[in-house]
Amino acid sequence: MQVIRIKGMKCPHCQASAKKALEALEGVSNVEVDLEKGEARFEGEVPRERLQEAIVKIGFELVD
Ligand SMILES: [Cu+2]
Repeated sequence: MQVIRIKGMKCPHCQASAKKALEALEGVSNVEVDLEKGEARFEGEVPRERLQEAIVKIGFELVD
């Protein structure tokens, strides 16, 4: 289980697009995105650069 923080999600549409972007990554499953906390969790290990790329591409930021 990996947990990441995402900055910039404002509504359920953002939440859905973050979920979709993460689900599209190879090796990722069971994605859950918490809009209020600005967090996403999923099964699988993905290099940070790939997460960063996927999140930035849809207009959000990955937070440490
Ligand atoms: Cu939105």
